[in-house]
Amino acid sequence: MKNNLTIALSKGRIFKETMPLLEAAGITALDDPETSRKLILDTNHPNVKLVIIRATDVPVYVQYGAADLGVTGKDVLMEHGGEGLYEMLDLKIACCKLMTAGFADRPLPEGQLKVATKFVNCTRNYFAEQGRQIEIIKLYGSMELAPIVGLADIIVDVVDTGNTLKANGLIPLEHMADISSRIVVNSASMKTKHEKLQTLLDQLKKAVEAK
Ligand code: PRT
Ligand code: MG
Repeated sequence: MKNNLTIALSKGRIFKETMPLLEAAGITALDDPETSRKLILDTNHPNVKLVIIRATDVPVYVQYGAADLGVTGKDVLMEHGGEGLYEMLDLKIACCKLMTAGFADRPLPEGQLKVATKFVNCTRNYFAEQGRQIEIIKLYGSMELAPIVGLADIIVDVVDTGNTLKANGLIPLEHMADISSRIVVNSASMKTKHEKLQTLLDQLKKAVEAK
């Protein structure tokens, strides 16, 4: 429907940090995803819905037009590749860094490095650019464990305070990218719903600048 807007969001830090910006743009959620089991939340606008999905699924929903727009970490977006969507706005929320991490006192092997990560594409691109040979071990979580149990030499993960690394005896090594959350828009919606989307993007931009 030309008049409807569907916004994809993940719960947790992205929902919490996005809602004040959406509220500044006049959109309030009628339910809280932390207490409700609903996956589709109504808003104060009858034509605007929020879909609550896993962070890594946000670019996929937007790519296929299941959502017109979404909020996603730049890490997740780089990993997805950005097909079928436009990155329109940096919300400057959920900030962190994509880093390699390992042991402070353990020299890295001479030959092929074993890297554990869920960011397979980011990791492949980063090391390929540097001409370094690696073997990637794809994990879905708790990457910090991999060097401890000898599964990998280093990990690639997002780091905020660094406390999780520290608690597991690891230190950040190389800075790969600065990460914040971005508004992504389905490329077809950008044409068919241009006016509605542009108005919302302008309001969100103002809200980001006012912060
Ligand atoms: O948690 P889930 O498996 O559902 O998915 P997710 O981890 O992809 O989602 P979520 O909501 O945890 O993260 C959404 C986005 O927030 C990420 O894509 C990042 O862009 C951003 N972000 C910002 C972070 C962090 N900060 C962060 N600290 N994402 C994850 N973390 C992790 C970090 O990997 C570490 O394990 O939180 C842990 C604590 O970090 P420290 O360094 O403060 O200890
Ligand atoms: Mg998480």
